[in-house]
Amino acid sequence: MKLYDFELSGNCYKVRLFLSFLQLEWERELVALGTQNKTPEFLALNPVGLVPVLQDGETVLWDSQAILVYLARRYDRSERWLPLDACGLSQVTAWLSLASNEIGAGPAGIRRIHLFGREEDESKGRALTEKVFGVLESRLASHPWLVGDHPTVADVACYPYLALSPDGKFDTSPYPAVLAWFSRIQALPGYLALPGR
Ligand SMILES: N[C@@H](CCC(=O)N[C@@H](CS)C(=O)NCC(=O)O)C(=O)O
Repeated sequence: MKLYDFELSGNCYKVRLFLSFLQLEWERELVALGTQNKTPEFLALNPVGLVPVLQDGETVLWDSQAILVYLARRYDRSERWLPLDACGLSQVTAWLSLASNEIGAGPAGIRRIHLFGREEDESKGRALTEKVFGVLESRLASHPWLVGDHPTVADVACYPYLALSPDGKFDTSPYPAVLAWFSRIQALPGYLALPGR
């Protein structure tokens, strides 16, 4: 398996973390963002021109959420990481959507501003980050995991950019249930630390 990767990308970290939880072997192809991801060769792998991309034999996948779902269905024989009952699958999908939409624009957005100097609307990103942390705090105050009673790909998808939110100068201390959930994820077998931490 080959991961087209960028070290500081939270979306790539999401995939590296799950590969590590599943104890899968993989090789890395580092992508120079801004140049290499715009080449015809890369666009043939992902027409949207973004990392991560995972190549597994003949199969090429893009979008971190889609890659988590693939890895869970293909390699997690226990079926614990991706519940298949109608209700569980739908709940996981809702969190994957949050990871892609609100988390991608909120916590990941303010991180892009502070870490990479991206010109984005900071007040909008900060308001969205507070909303996301509020939603997670409310769920995690009475449940250990986002769906059911054990970790799923929902936790893996939402964790990276929330844990990386101090990079965006966001204060996580008012969210004790989220902080306790960070610690539970960090205690899972195979946990891989965030880049630079
Ligand atoms: N929804 C996508 C978003 C991927 C994404 O935004 N990737 C960023 C790195 S975190 C990227 O490739 N940026 C390069 C660019 O904007 O040119 C996913 O979850 O994989």
